[in-house]
Amino acid sequence: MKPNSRRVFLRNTSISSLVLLANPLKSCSSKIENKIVSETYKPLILSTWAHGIPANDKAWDVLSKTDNILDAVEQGVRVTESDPDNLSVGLQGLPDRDGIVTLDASIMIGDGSCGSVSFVRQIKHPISLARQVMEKTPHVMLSGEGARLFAIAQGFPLEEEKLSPKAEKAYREWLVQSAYKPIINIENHDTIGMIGIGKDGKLAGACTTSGLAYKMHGRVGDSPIIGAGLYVDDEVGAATATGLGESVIRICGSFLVVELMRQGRSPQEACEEAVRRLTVKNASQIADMQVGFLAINKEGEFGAYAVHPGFNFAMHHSEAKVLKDAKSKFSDNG
Ligand code: SD4
Repeated sequence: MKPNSRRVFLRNTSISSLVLLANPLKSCSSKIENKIVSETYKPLILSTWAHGIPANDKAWDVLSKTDNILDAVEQGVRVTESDPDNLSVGLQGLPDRDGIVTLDASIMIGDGSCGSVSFVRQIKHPISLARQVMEKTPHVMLSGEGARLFAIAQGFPLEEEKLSPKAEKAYREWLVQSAYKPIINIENHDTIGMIGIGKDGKLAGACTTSGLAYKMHGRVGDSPIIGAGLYVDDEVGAATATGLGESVIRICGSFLVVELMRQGRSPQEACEEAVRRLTVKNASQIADMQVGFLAINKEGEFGAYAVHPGFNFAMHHSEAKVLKDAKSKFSDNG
C-alpha cells in the first residue's frame, strides 16, 4: 500500500469544490471559508467490534496483494466465521431456542451486485456461499434448505451439526429458564459487519452472523437483508449494522445511512440520523437493546454511532490499525 493515503478534506458547497491538501493544517487556517470535514483514507477497512482487528488484518493483507476489495472483505470476515471464541458468528455461535445453529450472511459491491443467504445450516463460511449466490445465480438471496442444497451443489462441505463446547454450555444454562427474550443488549452480540474502500475507490461490504441467541427457529435478522445489515454504492459509500436486527430492518438501516450520505451528510452525521430514526421507531424497546452503524463514503471518510455506549469498531488504514469506541445517543447513565 502507498503510505500517503491520509488526507484532510475540505468541504465548500459541493463535491467539486473539495480540495486535497498535502499540508492540511497550514492550508486549513488559510482557507477560512472551508470547514474540515474529516480525515479520509484510501484504502480503508472498518469492522464491527474487537474481533474486527484480526479480520481487518486478513482483509488488509488480501487487499495489499490483490487490490480486490471484494476478496478482501470476504476473506476478512471468514476469519471471524472460523473463530471458536465467537458466539455470534459462524457454526460455533449460539443456537436458536431449539438448539440449532442457523446462519445469515450478505455481501455487496458498489455496482449493485449482491448476494445473501439466510437461515442456513451446516455451512462453515456462509459469506462465501453468499458470494456464490451473487456470482453464480440470477438471484440475490437463498434461504434454509435451498441455500444448503445450493452449497452442496457448489462443493461446499457440510459440517456436522454439533454445538461448540461453549455454545452447548450456554444453551444448557439457558434451557433451565428457557426465557424467550429476543434482545440484543450491550453484552449479547458480536456480529461482524465489514466495509472497505480500495485505493481505486471501489467499495465492498460483508456481514455474517449466527444472529440472535435462542431466537425462534426460522428467525432471520438484518444481516442477510440487503439495505438493512449492509448496503454499498460506489456513487456514495457503504454502511453496515450490528445489534438487534428487527429494529434495523424497520428503518432499512444501512440503506438509510447510504441515502443520507447521498443527500450530503457525512458518514458520522448519517449514522447519527439513522440511530435517531431507529430510536423513534423502536421507542418501547430502546432501553434494553443495542444497535451500532458503521459507514464510509467514497472519499474515504468514516463514521460510527450506536444507541448505547459499548459499541466499538476496528479500523485499518495505511497509517494505523486501531480499535475505536463509537459515540452513542444515550450516555452510560442513560
Ligand atoms: C441479528 N444483527 O441477527 C444481528 C445480530 C447482531 O451483534 O448484530 N449481533 O439481529
